[in-house]
Amino acid sequence: MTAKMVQKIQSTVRKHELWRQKCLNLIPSENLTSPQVRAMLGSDFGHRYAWDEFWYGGQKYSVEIEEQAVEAAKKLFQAKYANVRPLSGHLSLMAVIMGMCQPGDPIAISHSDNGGYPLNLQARFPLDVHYLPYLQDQYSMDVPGAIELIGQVRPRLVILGASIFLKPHPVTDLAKICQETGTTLVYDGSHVLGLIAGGQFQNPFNEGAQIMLGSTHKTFFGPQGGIVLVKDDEDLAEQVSVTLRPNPVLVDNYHHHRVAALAVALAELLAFGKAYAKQVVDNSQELAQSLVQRNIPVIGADWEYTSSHQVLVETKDFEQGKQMCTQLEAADIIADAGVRLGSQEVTRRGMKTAQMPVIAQLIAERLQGADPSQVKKQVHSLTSQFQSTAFCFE
Ligand code: DSN
Repeated sequence: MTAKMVQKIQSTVRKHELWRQKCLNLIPSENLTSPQVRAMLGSDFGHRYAWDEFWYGGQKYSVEIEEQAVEAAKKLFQAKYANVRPLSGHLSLMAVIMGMCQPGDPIAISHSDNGGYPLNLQARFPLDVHYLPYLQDQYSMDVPGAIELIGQVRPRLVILGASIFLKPHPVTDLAKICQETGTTLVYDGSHVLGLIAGGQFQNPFNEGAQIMLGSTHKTFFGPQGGIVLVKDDEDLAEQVSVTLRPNPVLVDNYHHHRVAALAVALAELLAFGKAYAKQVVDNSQELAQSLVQRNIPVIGADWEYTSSHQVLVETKDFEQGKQMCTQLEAADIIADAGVRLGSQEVTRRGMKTAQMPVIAQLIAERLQGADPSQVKKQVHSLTSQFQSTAFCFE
């Protein structure tokens, strides 16, 4: 009976894997990991515990692996401090907020209605949350309004983050007022970390942010997890690490197989990040243009649609987005209800600008009513040619 349960689990996982290999995966929050990263996730480190202060024996190589990951992260992002312990991007953000704020402190963030990350910490940990004003039709911040708000509220933190991330944040514009008000400027690069690593997106450290955090599996090369980077301030590095070590608040054992996998992903980005990130942005720009040419409305004609991996299809509401997402999935094209499309995973499968009009054609055909089984056949024919992982070591 129990053996049957295991077989059923294995079969479900196998079905999922075979299916997603055939799909066109366009979720902007996901990516493929290389065989080398996957090998680390399956290593013995996945069975082990380690702690800063000696308690568990057997941890000498765990310490080494963490040091290797930290050194690679510091090198890749030219940061003086890196913490690779958060188990997710969300926990990286929690670590920064809880490490730096006292209960009741004011912070300023983007509202999720304006493409910001849906922070809900204040439901349990009292924070005086202020929302940065936004120019909704521009998909960008109202900079004079934001400067005024920061001047009035003098928040402990300004957090620039986005789930809809089509263009850079006004980091430079806000750096001066943050300095004047003693506010720490935090950049949540979850979506664009791989593009920053490859030098294809704004580098917040060069523009005045002191902290950069994020998840490591969107445009980054995986594995799922989080990271916090501090440009050069030792006190800040100390504060953002306080909840990530004994006695644990947010993370106890920090999953050393994930850290080993992250160390490999960091090395891959050091070696291949530049070419990868350029291809991702070239691909998303080509995809946006190709969709528009096929009468699929895309947000952002005024700013050439995108400077990241994301392309945002115009929808009138969430229901329509959900419907489009379902229509696409019937043809094995995987998107979200945003409808946000991301070019990073297909890029990591080796697709180039030549494939983007093909993808746009498949999306347009399906959304314009073509039979899903016919479109699906073409999707499988395309993806069958891109079954390996590019931008990694042999
Ligand atoms: N912020 C969510 C997204 O953009 O998909 C998940 O991290």
